[in-house]
Amino acid sequence: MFYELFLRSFADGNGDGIGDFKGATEKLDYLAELGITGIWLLPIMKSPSYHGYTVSDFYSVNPAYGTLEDAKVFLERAHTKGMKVILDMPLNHTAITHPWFLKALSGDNRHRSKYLWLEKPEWLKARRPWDNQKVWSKLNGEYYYALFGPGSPDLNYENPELREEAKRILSFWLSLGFDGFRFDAAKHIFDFSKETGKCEYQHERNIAFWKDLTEHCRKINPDAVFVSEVWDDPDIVDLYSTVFGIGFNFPLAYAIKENILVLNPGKLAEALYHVMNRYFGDEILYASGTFLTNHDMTRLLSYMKGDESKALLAFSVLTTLPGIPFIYYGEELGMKGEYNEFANEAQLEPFPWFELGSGPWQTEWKAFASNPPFSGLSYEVQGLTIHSYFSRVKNILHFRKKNSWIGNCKILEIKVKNNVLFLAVEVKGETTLFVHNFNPKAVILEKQGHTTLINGELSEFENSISLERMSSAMIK
Ligand code: ACG
Repeated sequence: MFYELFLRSFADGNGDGIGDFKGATEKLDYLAELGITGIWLLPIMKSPSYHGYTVSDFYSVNPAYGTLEDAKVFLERAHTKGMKVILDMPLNHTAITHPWFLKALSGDNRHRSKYLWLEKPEWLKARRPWDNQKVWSKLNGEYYYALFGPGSPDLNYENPELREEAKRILSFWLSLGFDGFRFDAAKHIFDFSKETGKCEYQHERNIAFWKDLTEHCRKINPDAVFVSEVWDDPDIVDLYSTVFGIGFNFPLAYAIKENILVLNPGKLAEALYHVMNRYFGDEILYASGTFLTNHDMTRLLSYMKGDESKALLAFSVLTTLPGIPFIYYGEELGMKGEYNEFANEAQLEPFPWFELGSGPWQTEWKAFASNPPFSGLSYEVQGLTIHSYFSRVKNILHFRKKNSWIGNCKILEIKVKNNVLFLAVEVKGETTLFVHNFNPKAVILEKQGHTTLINGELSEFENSISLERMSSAMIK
C-alpha cells in the first residue's frame, strides 16, 4: 500500500515552514503506523514551481527540501521500516529556467534540438486534446511546443542524445537508493505529429521509449518498481502498463467515486467488470495502481460533499479490490480541497498535524483555506479518538495490510442484491466474499462463514448477521 507524499506540505524539519526530507524522515513512523509499505514522492528536484513538475536540474534536490544526503537518509530509514520509495519523474518537459532551454533560446543548436520548435504556421492551430488549450508558446519571438503550458517546454525525444540523458538521470536516482519511479505523463512523450500538425498520441512510439528506459533501469535494479501515469480509458492504460508492471487505474477511481456519491451499487458493479477486467482472468499481466484521488483531483471528502459514510465506503471498496492501493496524503484525515485547473493548490494544503495550525513539524508554506485550524481535522485531535474519521480510515487500511493477499486475488463475481454489493474473490483456490451495504439501514444476511468487519458496524446471530448502514464486511 503506497502513500502519495507531497514533501512541501508534509513535515517541516528545519523550521522554515516548508516540508522537507528531514521532517518526512521523522514522520516515517506515522506512515508505518498507518500500514503503509511504499511511498510515492511527488517531484523533489530543483524547480521554479511549487509542485515541482517543471524541473530545472534533474540531478539535484530542491534546496527547500534539503540535500541529496538528506534524501539518502530518508531512503535508508524508509528501507529499514520495510518501505519502498518511488520518485515522481517528469521527463516529458523541463522548466523554462532549465539551462538546456535557456541555451536553446540563445541559439545553441545542440540544446535547441532537445525541444520542439514551430516549423509551419498552421501547427499553431493544434490544441490540447482534452481541453482545447493552445500548445505552442512564444518567447523571444519564437514558438516552442509546451503541452502543459508556457512554463514547461516539451522535450524532443527524437534526439538520441536526450534519450541517453534520460537513462543517466534514472541511473542517478536509482543509485541514490530510490526503488523505482512514477513516470509522469507517460502517454505524452510523443504527442505531436509533424505530419498532421496536430496533437496525437503516438502510443507505439511512447511504449517503445518506456520499454527502453525501464529495461535500462532493470539492469541496475532487477526489482525496480515502475508506475505509469496514463490518464485514459482502460484499453489505453492496458497498452502501457505491461511495460511498467503497475498502471494507475484512473477509470476505477471514477467508477468508485461517481457511483458511491449517488449510492448506485448496480452501476458500480457494472463498471467494475469493465475497469477491473484483467482481474477476472487467470493471467494477470500487470498490477492495477488503485486509488480514489491524487494531487490532480478534488479530495475525497469534498467530492462526497462532506459525507463521511460515503467516503469510508469508497475506502472500503478500494481496499477489497485487487491491485496496489495508493493513498493520497491527508485523505486519511479527511482533508478537503476542490481541484481547480487554473489554481490547483486547494488539494495540496499543509498536512494538519496540530489543531492550532502550527507547532513542531507543521508546514506553513501556504495558508490553510479548505482545512482551517480548529476544525477538528488535525492529527492531534483525530489521532486521540477511536471514533474519528482518521481512526476509521486507519482501521480500513489495517484490514488491507492484514489481508495483503487481496492484492493478488482473482475476481470471481460481482453481484448486487437489495442495494448490497457482493464481491466474490479467489486466491489459491480459496473463496472470500466481501459485502458492502449501500443502504441507509441495516441488512440481514445469512451467516455463511467467519465474518470480519471492515468498516461500520455489524451484529452476529446464530444463523445470520446484521450489517449496519454503509458498512462493509468480509465473509470467509
Ligand atoms: C501529470 C501530473 C500533473 C502535472 C503534469 C505535468 C502531468 O500528475 O500534476 O501537472 O507534469 C493530463 C495528462 C496527465 C497530467 C494531467 C494534469 N498529469 O495526461 O499526465 O493532465 C483527460 C485526459 C488526460 C488529462 C486529464 C486532465 O485524457 O490526459 O490528464 O483529462 O483532466 C475520463 C477520460 C479521461 C479524461 C478524464 C478527465 O476519465 O477517460 O481521458 O482525462 O475523464 O476528463 C503539473 C501541474 C500543472 C502544470 C504542469 C506543468 O499540476 O498545473 O501546468 O505540472
